[in-house]
Amino acid sequence: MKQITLKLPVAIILIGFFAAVGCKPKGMQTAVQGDAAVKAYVAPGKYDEFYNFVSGGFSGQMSVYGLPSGRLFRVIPVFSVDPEKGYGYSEETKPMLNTSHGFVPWDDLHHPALSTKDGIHDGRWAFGNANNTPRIARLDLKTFRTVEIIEIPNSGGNHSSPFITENTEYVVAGTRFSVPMGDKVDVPIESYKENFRGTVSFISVDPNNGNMNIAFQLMLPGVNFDLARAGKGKSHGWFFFSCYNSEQANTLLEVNASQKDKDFIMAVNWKKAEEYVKSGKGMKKTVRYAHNVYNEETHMATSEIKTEVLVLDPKELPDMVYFMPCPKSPHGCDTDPTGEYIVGSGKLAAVIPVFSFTKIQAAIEQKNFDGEFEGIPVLKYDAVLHGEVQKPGLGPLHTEFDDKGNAYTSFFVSSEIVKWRVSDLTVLDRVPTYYSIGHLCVPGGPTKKPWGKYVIAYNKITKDRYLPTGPELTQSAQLYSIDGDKMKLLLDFPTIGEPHYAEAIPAELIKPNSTKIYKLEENKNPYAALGEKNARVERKGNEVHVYMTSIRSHFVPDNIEGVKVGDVVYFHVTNLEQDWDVPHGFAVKGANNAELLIMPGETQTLMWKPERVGVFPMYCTDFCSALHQEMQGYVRVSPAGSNVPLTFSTGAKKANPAQ
Ligand code: RUQ
Ligand code: CUA
Repeated sequence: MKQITLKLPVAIILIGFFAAVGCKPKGMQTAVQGDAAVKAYVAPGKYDEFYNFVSGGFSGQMSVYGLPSGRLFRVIPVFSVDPEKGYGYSEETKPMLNTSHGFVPWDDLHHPALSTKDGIHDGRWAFGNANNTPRIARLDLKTFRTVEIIEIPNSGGNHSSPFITENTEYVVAGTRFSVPMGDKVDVPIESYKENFRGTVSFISVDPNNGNMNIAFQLMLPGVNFDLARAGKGKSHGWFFFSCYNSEQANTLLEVNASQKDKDFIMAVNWKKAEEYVKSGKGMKKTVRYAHNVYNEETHMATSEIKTEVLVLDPKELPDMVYFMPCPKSPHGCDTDPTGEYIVGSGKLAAVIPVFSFTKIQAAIEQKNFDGEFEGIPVLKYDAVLHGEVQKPGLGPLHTEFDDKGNAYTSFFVSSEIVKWRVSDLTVLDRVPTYYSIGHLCVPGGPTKKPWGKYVIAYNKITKDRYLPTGPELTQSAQLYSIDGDKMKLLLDFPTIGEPHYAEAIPAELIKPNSTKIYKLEENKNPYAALGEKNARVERKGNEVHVYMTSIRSHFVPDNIEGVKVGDVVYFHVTNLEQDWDVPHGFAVKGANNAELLIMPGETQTLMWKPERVGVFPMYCTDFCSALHQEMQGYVRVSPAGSNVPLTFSTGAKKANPAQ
C-alpha cells in the first residue's frame, strides 16, 4: 500500500490509503485543497474561535470541541456516569441520575440545544435529551456541568427533543414511541391505533435561573415524532414537528411505516395552548416523574418525584394543532433564520419540500383542509408549499442555514452535503462526506443569526478514515469551510460516542463567564470542612463521617483508626484550594463504587463499605504539585465489635476530641 504523508502542522493526511478500500465517493483524493491546513490550524497557545457542543449518542454524554481545530476540550457527563468527573459516583451527584424507574446509569443523548434570547445564542445553557428513559437535562455553560434533569412522563423514546423557543421560554420534547397512557396501560400491542398516544411536552424555563417545569403536554394520535424546530421571527409562537408512521404500524416498521406517500409535519400554535392553559383548560393526569436539581451552593443534587401533569387534547381544544402532508417519513424539520420557511426532510423522498409560514397561516384562515387525521385538520399540501428542491440527493436528513440565505442539507444515502438557496430552491453546490453523514451543523445554524463560516458533518460510518482500533472504529466529524461559493473540506476529527446533533457558538459568548473556582466562603455543603481546624471524624451508629480537607500536598486527617468491618464510611472531602485548575482526587483501596475528583472550594463525598480487616491506603489521584505522590494516608479497619477507639490525625497524633 502506498502511503503519502504530508507533515502539515495540523493533520496527517493519508491519501494513498484509500487505494486499498472500495465504496468511496469519487474524487476524494482531491477533496483536501491547498489552504485547508492553514484554515483549520490553531497555533499552540491560541484559542479556537468556536465551541462545538456535540452529542455523544449512545454514550449519554455531550462533548466539547474547539473549532476550527477539532481539539477535544471536555466530555460532559449528562445521562451517564463518568469516572473522569465522578458524576453519578459521588454521593452529591447520584441523585442526578434518579428516575421514576430508579437509578439509570446510562442513556442515549442525541440533540444538544443552546439557549437563545431573541432567537440568538446567549451562551447561558445547553440542553440535551435522554432518549431511552425520557428526560431533558440542562447544563450550565459557566461550569460545563449538568445542573438539572427532568423526566418526561407519558413518553417513550424522547427523540424529538430538546428544541427551544426563541427566548428559551420552553424546551420542547416529543415522543418517538407512542405508548398507552393513563389507567389503561396493560393492553395488547396490536391495539396501537386505539390505545397508543404520542405526546409533546412543553417545559418552561425560568429566565432567571433556568429551572425547568413541565408546563403542559399535548395528547396526540399514535405516530412517531422524530424531530422539531420552533418558529422564530414571524413564526414565533409556533412549533413544527416531523412525524412518521402515520400508518400507525406497531410491527416491522421498516416496511409497514413506509406505505404512505406522505406523512406529516405537525404545526403547533403554542401561544394558543398557553391561552387554553391560562383559561383553566386541559386535564390534570396522575403520573410519576423525577425532577433532579444540582444546587451550586451546597454542591449537592436532590431528586424529587412529581405526580401530576397538565394534558391538553387538541381534539377538544381547536385551532392549536394542524398536520401538513410531507413526503415519505420525514426526519429533520428545520426552520430558516427568518422563520418563514420550514424544511421537511423525508428519508425516502426524492425532493425536499419547503413550506411557507405565510401560506400556512392563509390556509388555516381559509380552512383549506384536506380532511383530518385522527380528528386533527390536515392542511392541503399545495396550499402550504413554498416549493420543492428537485433532485437534491438521496436520503435527506437535516438542514442548517448560513447568514446568506443558503441552506445545507445532509444526505445519508448519497453521503454528501448539498447547498441550496432558500428563496428559489436552486442547488448551488455539493460535497462528499466520509461517510454517511447524519446531522450537520453551521455555527448558529438553527438561530436567527447564523455565525456561518463552517459546516460540520457528523458521520455515522468512518470505515477507513483512521487507524483501525479493533471491531469498533472511531466516529468522526468533518469540517468544511463555507465562506466561499464552494464548500471545502478542511479537517477530519474523531468524536466520542456517536455524534448526532451538535451546535457551535462563538467562544466569546462563553469564555468570559467560565467559573474558575468555587468560593470557600460560599460553600454551603453541610459536610464541608472549611479549614483544617474543622477536619474531624465522627461516628453515628455504624456510620463514620470523615470531614476531610485537601490542600497541596496533604489531607487532614491522613491517618484514621477505629473504623470497623460493617461500618459505612463517608469521606466528605473539601478541596481548600482557591486557585484555578487545582483539583485534588481521592481514592481508598478496595472502594467498590468510585473515587472522587474535587474542584477548588468544592466538597464531594465518597461512600466506602470496608469489608476486610487491615490497613487501607488512600491517596490523591490528580497530579496537583511536585509532592503529589506524598499526598496520602491510611485507614485502619478492625473487626466488627473491636474496641479500637476512633482516632484521627495528620502529623503529631492528638487525642480525638470526639472520644
Ligand atoms: S437523529 S441522524 Cu437521532 Cu437527530 Cu438524525
Ligand atoms: Cu492532591 Cu495530588
